[in-house]
Amino acid sequence: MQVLEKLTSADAIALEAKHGAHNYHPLPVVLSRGEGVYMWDVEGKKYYDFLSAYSAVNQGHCHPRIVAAMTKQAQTLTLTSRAFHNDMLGRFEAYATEFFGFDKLLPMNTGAEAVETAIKICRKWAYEKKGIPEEKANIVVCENNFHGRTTTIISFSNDEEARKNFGPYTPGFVKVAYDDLDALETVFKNTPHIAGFLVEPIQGEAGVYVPSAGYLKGAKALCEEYGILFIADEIQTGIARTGKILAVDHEEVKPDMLVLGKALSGGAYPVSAVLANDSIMEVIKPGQHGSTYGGNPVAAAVAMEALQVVLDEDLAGNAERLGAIFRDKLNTYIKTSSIAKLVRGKGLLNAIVINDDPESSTAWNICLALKENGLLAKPTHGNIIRFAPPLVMTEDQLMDCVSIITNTLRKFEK
Ligand code: IF1
Repeated sequence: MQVLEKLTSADAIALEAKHGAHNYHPLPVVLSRGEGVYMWDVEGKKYYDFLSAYSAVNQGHCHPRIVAAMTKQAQTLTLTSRAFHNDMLGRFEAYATEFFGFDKLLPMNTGAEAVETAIKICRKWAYEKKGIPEEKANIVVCENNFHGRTTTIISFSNDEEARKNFGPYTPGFVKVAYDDLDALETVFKNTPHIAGFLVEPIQGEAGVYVPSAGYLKGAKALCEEYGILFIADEIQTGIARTGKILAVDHEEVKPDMLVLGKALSGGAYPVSAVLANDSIMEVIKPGQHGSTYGGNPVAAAVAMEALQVVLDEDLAGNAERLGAIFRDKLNTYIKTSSIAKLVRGKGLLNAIVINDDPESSTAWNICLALKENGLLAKPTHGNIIRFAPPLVMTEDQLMDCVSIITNTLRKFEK
């Protein structure tokens, strides 16, 4: 069988094109190995990873401690379902609730599932605690949000590509402009029966859009004033990516519900979770929510180790320090550049805006050239390139990457 033979990159791409659904348009690179900040393609070419699987691989590829924890648990017990207890889940729940400062955790697998979980808890809380009449609860979401791909979540997206022809859509969501406290207050004042406000502390898919200082704090204060749950989707921004353990920590905001995924496992395994205090989480009773794999012992073992690595290696501190250097170096370059307009971001979640029509293929072509030069990044929304390396990067490696990026951009200057 062909799949057992050694493949070239072209073979692998052809197999996907023929046998896989075409729901992605990847950069033409076929990776077969990863270690720390590096990945290698099937021909043996080495690359810096500047995507980190959309910020899942914060701890670096194949982190030895995470792989060891996963291997050990995989050889012991992998899945029991929640029909029975397992001896790892409680340990993980105790560890993670202390780590993030909440009473309780509900484990799931993917980011979208965790967002769905938060929506369900929020609605149930609204009916049973806030006294909103049955079927009337609204959740406020932001324009240009990205929270995942399920039918309900795409119902409140305003990305036509993500939404079109997947209706009928789930009702009960109200959109508000991001980074606009006046607009938020107007919606809170004028919309009946609001249960929650779901927000990304930095909008990733929108192009790494960092809100104004004070926005998250102000939004939390409004939520408190109106008795609305503040739900932070930190699936992409969380777990040291932005220079703090959580992006909301930059403004000392404590969400009512915290949604985590991606780097909760360091990219080793799908693990997601919702954290909340008892007064909220207690609305969920047996039989009302769950998942076959959610809270499995491998997930629990991997997540605990992945979080401990973040602390032991001070990945938040490293992200903060290297992020400042990265933006500083790129800003110096951009001053005299006609192709790069600006760099923005927090910690090691950054993006540059390419000075060209969003419909042009310039950002894509720059990413192809970066690949040739040994660095993998991906465009978002046409003319924006996201830069999010693993947080285990050293300053020397970062400087090497800055050279690759600026030398590549130079070739595109008009
Ligand atoms: C893809 C973007 C990143 C997320 C937030 C929930 C989820 C995500 C804030 C869902 C997922 C991903 C998924 C990925 C592309 C990607 C992405 F470009 F679309 F916006 F990271 F920037 N909340 N983000 O960012 O998590 O169910 O995927 O585990 O390929 O669709 P998931």
